[in-house]
Amino acid sequence: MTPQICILVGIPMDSGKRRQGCRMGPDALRIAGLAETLQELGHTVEDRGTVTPDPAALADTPPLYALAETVGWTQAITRAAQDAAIAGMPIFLGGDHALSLGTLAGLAAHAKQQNRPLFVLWLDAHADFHTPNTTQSGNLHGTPVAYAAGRDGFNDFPPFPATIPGERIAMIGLRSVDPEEKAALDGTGIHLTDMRALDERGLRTPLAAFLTRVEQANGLLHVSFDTDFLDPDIAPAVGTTVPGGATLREAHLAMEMLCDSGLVTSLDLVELNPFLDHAGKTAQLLVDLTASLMGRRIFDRPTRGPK
Ligand code: Z70
Ligand code: MN
Ligand code: MN
Ligand code: MN
Repeated sequence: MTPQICILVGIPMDSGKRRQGCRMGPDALRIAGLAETLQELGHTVEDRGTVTPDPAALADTPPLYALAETVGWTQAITRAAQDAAIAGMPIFLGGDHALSLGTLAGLAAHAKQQNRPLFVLWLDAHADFHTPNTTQSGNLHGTPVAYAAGRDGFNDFPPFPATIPGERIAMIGLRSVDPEEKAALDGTGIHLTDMRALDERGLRTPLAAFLTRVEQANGLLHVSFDTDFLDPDIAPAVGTTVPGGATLREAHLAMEMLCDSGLVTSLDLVELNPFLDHAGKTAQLLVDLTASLMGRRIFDRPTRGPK
C-alpha cells in the first residue's frame, strides 16, 4: 500500500454506556505499539494527542445516560475528525462507540466538502441503530448509525452534516440486534451480514460486493471497528461480550481485503476496555489487525492499487 500519513486521534470517551474503562483505550493502543507498527510498515504517523469534550451546554435527560457529556464530546470530535481527514488518514483511538457520533459527523462534513460520497463499514456484534427515543438501555453508544442514517430523535445533537443513505452502509458481524432496531433497519437499504450469513457464505463475498460499490462511486470509506466484532475468546477486553464472534482469521482477512482495495480513508478502533484485558492481549490484537489493514502481509498478493 502506498505510504499514508496516519493521524492518530485519542478519544478517551466513556460516556456512551455505564461500564467504565474505555477511556484507557487510547493509551493501551499506544502502549501496544500502534505508532511504531505503522512506521515499520512505511507510514508517517502524527499523534494529535487527546480530544477534550466541549463543556456540557444542556441538562441530562434520564433515562438517557450522560446525554450532556456525550453531546459535548460529539461537537469536539466532529471538529477533530474533519481536521484530521484534511491532513491524512485518521485513526480514531477509542473510547466507546458513542465517539462515532462525532467521527461520522466530521467525516460526512469532510466528504461533502470533497464532493465525494461517504461509505461506512460497521464491524460490530451490534447494529447501533437506536435513537435516543428508542434505546432501552439509555446507552448512547448504541445510536451512532441511526444518527448518520438520518433517523429522527437526535434533536439534542448538532444536525448531521450530510445524511448517509442506507445503501452506503454495510454491517458485518451482527449477532445482537434489538427488536426495535430490526424493525427500523427494515427497508433502509443497509447491507446486513449476520453471523449466520458469515458461516454460510464466508466474509469474502459480502465484503467484496460492498467494496465494489465504494469503488464504482469513487467513495470515501470509513471503517468502524467495534472490538466486540471479534469473538470474546480472542478479544476479552469488552464490556458487552457476545459469544460467537469473528475469528482471528476472519478478522485478518477482512483487514487484508480492505487494504488491497486501497479504498479505506479512515478508521475507528472502539470499545476496547483495558480494565478487562488479559495482559494487553486485546490491545495487541487490535494493533495487529490495524497492521493487516495498513499493509502487513505473510506473502504479497497483487492488489488493485490504492487511490
Ligand atoms: C444494545 C443497546 C451496544 C455496543 C452494546 C447494545 C448496544 N443494542 N453497542 N455494545 N458496542 O443497549 O442499545
Ligand atoms: Mn482525506
Ligand atoms: Mn458498537
Ligand atoms: Mn458492539
